[in-house]
Amino acid sequence: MEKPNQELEQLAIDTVRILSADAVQKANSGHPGTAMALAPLGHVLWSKFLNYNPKNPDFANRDRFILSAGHACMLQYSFLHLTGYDLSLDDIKNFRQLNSKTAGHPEYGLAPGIDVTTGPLGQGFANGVGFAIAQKHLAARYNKPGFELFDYRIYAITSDGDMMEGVTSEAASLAGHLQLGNLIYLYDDNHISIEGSTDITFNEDVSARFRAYGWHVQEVPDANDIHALELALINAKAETQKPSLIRVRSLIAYGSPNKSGTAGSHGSPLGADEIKLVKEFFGFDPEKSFNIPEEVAEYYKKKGERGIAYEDKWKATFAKYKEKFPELAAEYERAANGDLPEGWADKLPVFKGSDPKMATRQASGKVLNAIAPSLPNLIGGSADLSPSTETNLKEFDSFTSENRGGRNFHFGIREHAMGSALNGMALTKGLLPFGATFLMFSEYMRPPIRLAAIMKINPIFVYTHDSIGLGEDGTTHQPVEQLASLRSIPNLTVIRPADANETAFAWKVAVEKKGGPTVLVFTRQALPILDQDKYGKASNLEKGAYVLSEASNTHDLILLATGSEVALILQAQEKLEAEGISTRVVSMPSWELFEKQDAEYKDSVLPKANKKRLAVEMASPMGWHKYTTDEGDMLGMTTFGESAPADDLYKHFGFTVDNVVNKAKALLQ
Ligand SMILES: Cc1ncc(C[n+]2csc(CCOP(=O)(O)OP(=O)(O)O)c2C)c(N)n1
Repeated sequence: MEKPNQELEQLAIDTVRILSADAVQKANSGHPGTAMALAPLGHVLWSKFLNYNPKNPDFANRDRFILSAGHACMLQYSFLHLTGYDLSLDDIKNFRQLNSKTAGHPEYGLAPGIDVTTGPLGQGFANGVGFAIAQKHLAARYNKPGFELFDYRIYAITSDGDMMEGVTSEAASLAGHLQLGNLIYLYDDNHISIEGSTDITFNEDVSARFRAYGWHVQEVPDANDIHALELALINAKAETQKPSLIRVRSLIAYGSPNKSGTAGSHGSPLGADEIKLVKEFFGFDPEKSFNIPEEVAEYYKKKGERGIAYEDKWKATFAKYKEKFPELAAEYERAANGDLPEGWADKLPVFKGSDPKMATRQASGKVLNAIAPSLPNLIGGSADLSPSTETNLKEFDSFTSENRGGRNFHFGIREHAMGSALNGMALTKGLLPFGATFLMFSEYMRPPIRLAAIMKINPIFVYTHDSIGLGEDGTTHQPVEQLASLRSIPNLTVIRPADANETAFAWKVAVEKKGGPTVLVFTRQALPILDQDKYGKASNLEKGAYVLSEASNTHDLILLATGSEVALILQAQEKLEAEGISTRVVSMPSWELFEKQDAEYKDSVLPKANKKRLAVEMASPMGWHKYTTDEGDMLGMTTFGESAPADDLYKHFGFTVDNVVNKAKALLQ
């Protein structure tokens, strides 16, 4: 006999609380308190609000769910398991163990149903803004009257930690400005973080703050009041012009007689004795662990199964859409599969050696504008620097609260939120986002760059003003250590092209890239265009490094450089040649692409037999030793820059033909 619903729902909620606490206890590490406290919230979401299909976690029109408070992941794993995702009870029992799907924080691509990797607080909050932008954009491009292909919402659970992080403020401000009414965020206001009560550092009126950002704010005084939660969620859904924040007052580790309301339950197992007390409190058998009453299992399984019909209905709509709008449907399907329109690369411009000098940022702008019409899913913008980064798509509108079809994004001076939003956009199948600022300010975006690399997703980060060559803006704006630090991020591809033609191929690599983000690094200053008839072809950029100018004779030395310094070593090559020293010039726009080549190719560019090599890059020498070897040398930047015209800086720091020549000769002595 089925119990009355209210009782069953309570049993279901308490089951999740205990399951979460059991898993943390078994792992002997993790965060039980918040998962326990928010079980009612999870229950309401997964049983009554979220549209999802556990049998197809990627279903395009599913609601997105973000656990921005990623440490509370046992909450999410519990519901994924119970609603029928491919996440077994054994997976739950293996919480936080090697090779398990249930990592210490939710990881995209590891457990099914995780829409984004979270853990670094604030990121999930800001990723959601990207998800929301993406939904609005897809809807604007593909929805037609009677065909609401994309009408999903973005739900998130956020915490005190999220609210304290700066990126949240950036993202919330942007979301309010853009009127992203498809965002529904729940804020777990439990007054507890690791050091104890949040009173010790966090007293602002979060509701007033979010109202000021332009959000719709509601308050639910008790997280255990599922009726109030439901009402608030209904209101939030009805509010389509403003993003919604539902501030929910909760008691961390609710049900734990000695630990609820304390920081002690935030990040440590409750302890075997305390868990027994919790089980007694909820009327469960204190001796049983991982106990899921049959009726609870059945209840959530049925909730999950609704998703099959939900997706079937969508598929039927899409099939009709396909008949009526075959081109748009094909375009979406191709983009969602990660494929590119045939012939798009033919649009890449070719620059002539006789063309005037051109900064690679300028070349990048030309490339972007040449390919954008053929790549409808390429969207992007900058953090208030589009004139400097040359990233405006001239033929297209801006994305605004009135025009969701616009392809140019004005992220404002919010680099961190831009990076995180790009990740949310890149996680939405069918879109290829890019975002731009100065290379120096990549520092303001490192968390999302790293997370994009962890998630193996493909946003394109465009960074200009890439060295002391930017000149007078001085030390604060001149990157020195940024290339080395970006190159140290696993699974990130950094490309610093030497001229306009390499820039075109850099974009080709970035657009075609799968399985990780790309950083494109461009100059502010003009560079000569390398003659494609005289030198190695720019298409070799795809191999990461190539012989640009072969030595006239058996070479005595290899000169290596990236970006703007390639032109410098070409000049040095000529001068050395005139003095009877034969050198090979290698352009090395991307270490990561080079490392992917086979040993034979690598040896053909940098022969093991020739270890006399001089690398030149106006950046930290860190890491170059691998290519220059013990017998080589590196001309780089070992201090910060200076404020001065670029030509004076080149002389001051030794990036002159004469200095390169002298260093080369010194190596041969
Ligand atoms: C950017 C970042 N800084 C620090 C941490 C470490 N950390 C994890 S949880 C936490 C406290 C979070 O408190 P709160 O968000 O209120 O979560 P609750 O205690 O309610 O679970 C901290 C500092 C983190 N995960 N991310």
